[in-house]
Amino acid sequence: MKLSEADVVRYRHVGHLTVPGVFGADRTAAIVADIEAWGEQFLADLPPAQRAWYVDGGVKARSVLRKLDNPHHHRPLVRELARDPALVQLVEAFIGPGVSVYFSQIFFKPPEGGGPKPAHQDNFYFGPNDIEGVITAWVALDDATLENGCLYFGDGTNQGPVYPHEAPADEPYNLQLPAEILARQPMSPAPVLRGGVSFHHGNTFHQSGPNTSTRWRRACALHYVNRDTFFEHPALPYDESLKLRIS
Ligand SMILES: O=C(O)CCC(=O)C(=O)O
Repeated sequence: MKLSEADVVRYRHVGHLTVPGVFGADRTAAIVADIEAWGEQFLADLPPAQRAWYVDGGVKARSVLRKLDNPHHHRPLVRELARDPALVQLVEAFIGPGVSVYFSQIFFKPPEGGGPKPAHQDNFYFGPNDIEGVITAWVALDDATLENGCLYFGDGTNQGPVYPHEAPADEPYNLQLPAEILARQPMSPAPVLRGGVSFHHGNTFHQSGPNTSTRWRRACALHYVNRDTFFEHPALPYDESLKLRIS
């Protein structure tokens, strides 16, 4: 799968690009089955002190996960996804050859209440030595729509600075951009069908809404770095030993 020059120019200009149809339905279904099984076990073993971090507070009727960390390390199927040649070719077109997955996340965004993710910049969380060396490949495992909480992006914010973030006292993991900065920045939705990949630059403002629908909005976010980039001053702890060299 090859990007046109116009695609790359657009990515550099607005800081994100959606590429449809990178993965087929069999592949996304297999990953969904795998993360569901992992999630069930993870939830059963979850110590009470960590529930606030991992359980989705928006779904009141039952306990359901908000996210899981480092699937590229824990799940062979996700490792294979991260190494998929078509995906790696796209990642290298944006950040150059010789890439690794430094961190990864499954976002579950469950139906009927899955909570929003406030606007943020990944480069505030990761604190890389080179802001241009980080890209997130957000693989849609379900169709992501306005109703079930697709991503929204701030066009062109990749060309601006990384701003200080703040977090509510009871949600230290929910680092987010201050309201006065967001007030100046329109955010546009980026719906994507299952199997498509939404790429964003580490500085690009992004957020997702609540899931008000009856359908899941699961996604796998793979945070890649190029060979010269590492997390120099991260805002949260990231385990560098889980870094997976891909190319
Ligand atoms: O999937 C979401 O709702 C948030 C995704 C995100 O913040 C990311 O991939 O960096």
